[in-house]
Amino acid sequence: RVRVRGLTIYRPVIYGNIAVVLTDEERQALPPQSREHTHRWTVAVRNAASAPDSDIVGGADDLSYFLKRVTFKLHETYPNATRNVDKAPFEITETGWGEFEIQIRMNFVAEAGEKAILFYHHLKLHPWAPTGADPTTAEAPPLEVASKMGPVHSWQYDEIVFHDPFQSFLNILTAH
Ligand code: SLL
Repeated sequence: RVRVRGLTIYRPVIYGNIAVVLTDEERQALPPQSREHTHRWTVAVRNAASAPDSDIVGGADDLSYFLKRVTFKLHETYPNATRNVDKAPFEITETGWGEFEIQIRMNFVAEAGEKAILFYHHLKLHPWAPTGADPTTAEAPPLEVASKMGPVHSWQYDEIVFHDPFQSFLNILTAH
């Protein structure tokens, strides 16, 4: 296995979440143990070249040519809080009532010979809206107001950097 010394190659990704307020009908349809849930959210890792809310899978938007597994570690209040996703789309959709920190572990294909890398994302459910007359103060509005404001997005951009990549891995990266 030959490394290409002195070479650095990176792949841009975005990770984060979208969240919507559940309608009354959706809340009623939840199982009894989830009746307190107020939101549906999706946490995802995407190719930075595609729009955060796009559902495109495959082609240039599919990261599975270099990602083998993405592990999302949810809050311990969730059953099976550690969720593995082994193919695109690398995302988890859940319902819930609270914001928390999600651990996102990215594991690379074997050819990479790279250790997993870890990102943290603060799950965002609540929008911010000005309170009263003073436009410099804001707080999370009540649910019925938030539901009219549309989906909440929170995304971060990052670059996964590979130094001295194996020649075989470099071939895989550059073929996409
Ligand atoms: C908070 N520190 O108090 C946070 C914890 C936990 C969120 C938020 C669902 C759990 C379930 C859920 O939304 N947990 O019923 O499975 O705001």
